[in-house]
Amino acid sequence: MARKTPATKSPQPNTSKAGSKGKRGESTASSSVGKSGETRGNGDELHQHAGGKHPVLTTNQGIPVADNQNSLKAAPRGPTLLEDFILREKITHFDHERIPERIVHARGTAAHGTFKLSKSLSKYTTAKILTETGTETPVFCRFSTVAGGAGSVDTPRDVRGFAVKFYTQEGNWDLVGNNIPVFFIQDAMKFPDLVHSVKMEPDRGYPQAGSAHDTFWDFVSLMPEAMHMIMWAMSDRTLPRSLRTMEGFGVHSFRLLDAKGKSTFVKFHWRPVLGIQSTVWDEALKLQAADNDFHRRDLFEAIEAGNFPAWDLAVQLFTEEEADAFPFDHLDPTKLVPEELVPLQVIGRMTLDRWPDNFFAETEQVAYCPANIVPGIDFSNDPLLQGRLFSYLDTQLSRLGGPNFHQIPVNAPKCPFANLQRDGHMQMHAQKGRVNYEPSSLQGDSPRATPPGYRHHATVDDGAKGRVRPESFADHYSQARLFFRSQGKPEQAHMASALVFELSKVGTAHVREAIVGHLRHVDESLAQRVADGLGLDALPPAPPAQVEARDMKPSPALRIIDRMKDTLEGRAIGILVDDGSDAATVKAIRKAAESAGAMVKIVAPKLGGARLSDGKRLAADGQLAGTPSVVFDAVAVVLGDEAGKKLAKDSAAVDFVAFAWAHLKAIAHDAGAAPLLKAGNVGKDAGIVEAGDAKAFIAAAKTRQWAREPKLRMLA
Ligand code: HDE
Repeated sequence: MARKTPATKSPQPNTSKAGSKGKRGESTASSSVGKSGETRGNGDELHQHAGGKHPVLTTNQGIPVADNQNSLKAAPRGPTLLEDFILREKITHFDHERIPERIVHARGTAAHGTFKLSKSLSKYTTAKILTETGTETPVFCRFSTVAGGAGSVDTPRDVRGFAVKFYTQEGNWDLVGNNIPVFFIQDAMKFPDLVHSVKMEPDRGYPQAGSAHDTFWDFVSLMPEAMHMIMWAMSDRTLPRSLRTMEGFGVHSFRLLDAKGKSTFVKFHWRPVLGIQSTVWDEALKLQAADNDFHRRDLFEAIEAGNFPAWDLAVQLFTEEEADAFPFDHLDPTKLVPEELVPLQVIGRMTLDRWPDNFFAETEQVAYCPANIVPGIDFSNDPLLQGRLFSYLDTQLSRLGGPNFHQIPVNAPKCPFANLQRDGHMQMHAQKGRVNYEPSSLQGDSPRATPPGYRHHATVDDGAKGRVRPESFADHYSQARLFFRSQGKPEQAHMASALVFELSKVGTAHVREAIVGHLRHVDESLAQRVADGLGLDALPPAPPAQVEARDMKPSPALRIIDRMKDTLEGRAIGILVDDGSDAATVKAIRKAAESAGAMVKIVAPKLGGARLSDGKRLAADGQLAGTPSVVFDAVAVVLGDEAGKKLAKDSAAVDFVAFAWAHLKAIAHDAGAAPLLKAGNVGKDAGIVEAGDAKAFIAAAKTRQWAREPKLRMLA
């Protein structure tokens, strides 16, 4: 039987005061109840520091709530009552807070912005978004990894999604692309198999967010059409330094249609204004430990600081006749159209300038769909695109719980929209009138189909119906070779090493060997490097190829390193200081880096910062142990003699310089830092500069020291 206790007021549980004596998580509630009985405070004590004017807390039905701390009990120490509708409503809602995550691209980061057209394509299309220059169209852009779950890390080796929703005057246009211009498979029929193979293996539940395992490579070894995309996936393209320094691609050919219905093929490209930049693999691996949210945080901080990331939208345009003359089939999504063959024309710019108010409501609930298209743009017959046109709406019906998710603000068109679709789960509109059908004669304002509306291109497709793969899709190796041979030496070495890394995680010998066999079609020297890296005694045989690889003219546009922009804009510099650091040197480096556009962060052993040589305390932005050099593009180490000796014995400080060196970054240092650099085995080259020479540091910080790499890393 419940002990009778007096109903007096007692301190609230879990306030810092009440809980201060208990261990973490140990509430003093029971003792206070035990001692003094009923707890009935309304929680005011918990909000002493909040300030501001707070609206009244209510239930979802608008009933005001007086106590948000205690459930309704039969007696102070008695059972909780089922009658407590406030508790039940709160917990029920909480129980349903999660929705299914995306089957692919679950981990994403998004922002709002605008798109402004600078060059009209009115010669080719009627789409206003591509013809009305100067108009600012709102956009919502979501970047994602593909394989990992929503809570996985930002920096695995993975393709990145690059999806843009344009809220145009003529309806929503979704350009749902990736940061790689080709895809693994040629036909939508294979997508579930591809995704099953790359996701965690179904019996063991790992690995999360990575392709380095047997099932993925087993699938690839049996799908030679994947070899071109494999070259991209094993390149530094899948290790972007920032979402702001990624290119984006619409991948498939689309059509532009003019007023007469004449069609021109188009490929869409996004080019980052900051230039393209990637990390090196060891750095990406360490970033996974240093900051799971590295890319999300970077985008957030950039937008908050007013450094709005921007991308130019460029198009490649070609006619049906030109396409027929290409030495590959542009409808095959494992093929790209080299820029050297069809040049890119920049037609506008997207700028992301507003972080979402609420991650769930916007980034999680946004629903992109390649079938969302506006008049003047049409699909091509690319069989992968054709399958995508079905999949997105279908998956969103279950992910977002019903057919009305287009009414969620982030998904709703910003132009007027009206039709006769009605009801369904979560219907937000109370449509008026008695007419919910067409044709009708009863209501003057009911929506009617009105020409010209959306018009489809009148294609003529001949041939027999069948489950077939066109012969023109049979060349699986020429463009894989084109990509590999277009790369510079460091990038080729990275690809060979990536293949060795991934295949070394594959337990099944015949799968490893089969991949090396395919590589022989791509490039014999690459196959040999990978075979050596895996410790194979002999090169495995190449499988029969339907079509032997042809040599194509190398395309320098496919590289990254040579195209890295000579700038500090969008880059981050870390300055490591401790008590006694020379204030003038720190100030000069900071000033030079900031005026060159970099974001500068002070790192110190303690977050409270350090007292510099001028006697003043400089607060730190990051504590040394939690702010390793991997999160920066270049570092400066400015230390007094004593601090230099002390930090030479601290592993976090030693790693700070050792990894900056290993990741080919510029390091500026003064004499006091010398013992630390020695402990970190930092050598000498053009990237290691005097801290007093801020100009030299800025120049070195704009690039990576590629020449350093072979000296410190065994590359395949
Ligand atoms: Fe997707 N893809 N995909 N995909 N895709 C999805 O839709 C699918 C493909 C891409 O930030 C899903 O709402 C099929 C190519 C992005 O919300 C799903 C095929 C490209 C995003 C789906 C492909 C993409 C998705 C999962 C082969 C680059 C994330 C959740 C036929 C051009 C969008 C969802 C976001 C998401 C299906 C291939 C890009 C399951 C069937 C090629 C950027 O519908």
